[in-house]
Amino acid sequence: MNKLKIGITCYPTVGGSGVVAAELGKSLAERGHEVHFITSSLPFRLENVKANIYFHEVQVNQYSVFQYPPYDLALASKMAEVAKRESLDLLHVHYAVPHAISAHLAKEMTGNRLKVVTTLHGTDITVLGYDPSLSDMIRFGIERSDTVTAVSDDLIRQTRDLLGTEKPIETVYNFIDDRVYRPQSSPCLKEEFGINAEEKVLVHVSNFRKVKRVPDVVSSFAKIREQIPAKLLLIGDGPEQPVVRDLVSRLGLDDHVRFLGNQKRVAELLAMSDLKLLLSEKESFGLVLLEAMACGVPVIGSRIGGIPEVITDGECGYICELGDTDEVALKAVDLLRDPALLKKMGDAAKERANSVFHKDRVVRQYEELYERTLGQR
Ligand code: GMT
Repeated sequence: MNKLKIGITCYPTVGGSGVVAAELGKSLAERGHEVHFITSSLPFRLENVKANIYFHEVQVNQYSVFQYPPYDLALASKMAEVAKRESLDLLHVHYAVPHAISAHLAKEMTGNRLKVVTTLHGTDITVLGYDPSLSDMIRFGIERSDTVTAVSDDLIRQTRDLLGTEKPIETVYNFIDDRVYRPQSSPCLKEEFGINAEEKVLVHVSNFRKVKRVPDVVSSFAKIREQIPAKLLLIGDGPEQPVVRDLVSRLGLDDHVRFLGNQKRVAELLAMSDLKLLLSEKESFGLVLLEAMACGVPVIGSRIGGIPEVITDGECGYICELGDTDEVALKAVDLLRDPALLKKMGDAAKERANSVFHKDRVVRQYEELYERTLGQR
């Protein structure tokens, strides 16, 4: 396909939408496109910058008349400046607010030639869409975009239900780089974390927001540990951490749960684990499930949002009813006690991650979508 000049805007901090945007940008650059990140700071997955990738920092002036610094306007202005100077073909913004609105402004400022692709990631709809002070603005951003994608069919359904928009929206799933997320053995790692060889390892990764229901992970683990020796690794950090720590102590699990905070070696830690739990009440896709699956680790998720599109129930893991920690524990124990089933499900998980959700396949889907969008010119 033609080599394009693409602007990408995302939230640069740790978080699924930023990870997808950064990985997409890296992959597009590897495929010969010129990629310009227009963000408030360098996205955290872009530390080792490669050829074809440029970074344009959005800076907000702190004039004393501004009670609140106008980030959205500074972003629009930077988008327009970069689009004009670099002759960008399109802007691909991740997360509807404020990015789709700023992109729309930038498009108007540059004479409407610029195309805007918006990707909805989840909470921009499933949380912010409920806020009456924002919902009309989100719908406006979606409807003014040239092309809109969402990370699961379920997120499209929720966008239609909540915002009542008829705008065509295409599903483009999250994807995985199998050069990073793959089965690997790190013989000393279990020992490093004080885990005995015979203990099973359960893992959960999130930003510890309420929607992730980390207490359900801990309660399920408590029930699992009553039946088999196991340790729980909690990776990530966020507002609910004190609540989770308190529950761990109250359940007498302090010696069996490791709070690891934000980690760089996530792939290694996942690959060392036997089972991954994600029991959220809102999850448009669940990138962390995919990362575990690619490492050959079976997963258990809740029957909500896009999770059933990621996990094939009974093949690469299980889907349980939201909040049913008895069901999670029962399925986990049956699986962890059966080495042949554990291996079979781990292999199936890896196979699914590397076929349906492989980076090359999904990035090609984005390229086709860009071509179609530009064809509308
Ligand atoms: O999960 C989070 O809280 C972070 C959030 C984000 O906006 O960065 O992740 C969302 O986007 C990811 C990438 O598309 C999805 O894999 C996550 O499922 C989604 N999170 C939610 O829907 C809660």
